[in-house]
Amino acid sequence: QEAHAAEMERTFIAIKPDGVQRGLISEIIARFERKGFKLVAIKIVVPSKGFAQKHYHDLKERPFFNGLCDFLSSGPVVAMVWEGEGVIKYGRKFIGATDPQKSEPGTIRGDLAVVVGRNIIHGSDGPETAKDEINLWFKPEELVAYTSNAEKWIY
Ligand code: 3AN
Repeated sequence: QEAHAAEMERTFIAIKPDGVQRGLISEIIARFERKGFKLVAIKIVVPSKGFAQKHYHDLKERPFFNGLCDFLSSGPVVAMVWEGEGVIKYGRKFIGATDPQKSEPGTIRGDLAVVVGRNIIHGSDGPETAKDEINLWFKPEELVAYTSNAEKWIY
């Protein structure tokens, strides 16, 4: 049981400044929590523009890169690490397509967002980015290992 928990998959999820300003923190956390994923790190921070550029370094050639980094650093962001089997891939599915106009109803963006530049949430797109983003946003000691009694009914 302990070894199983130690190997559990983790992803980085951030509620972007628009999601925070719109009062969607609890709504978004509730969806991950009710699904059965486990919250292992959380903090609220205003990232600097340089930090936002690091976070989005993969997109630096894109025309919207500068605006995107200004936006991410414009206010508080809720940074989180969620754990659970399939959390990276399913987290993406749960969040919905990048463009909220194309996100399915029932997804976070499909239900709660309208345009791509204001799509309220970020989720790591694969195991490598998940690792990199968790390391960028969190120190190892900020991640909490704990046993949830509920897990035995989920996993
Ligand atoms: P996702 O967030 O779904 O992983 P990415 O990594 O392609 O999507 O894009 C990262 C962020 O860049 C998006 N969440 C969105 O805020 C922004 N973005 C993506 N495409 C555009 C676009 N065409 N115009 C403006 N912003 C964009």
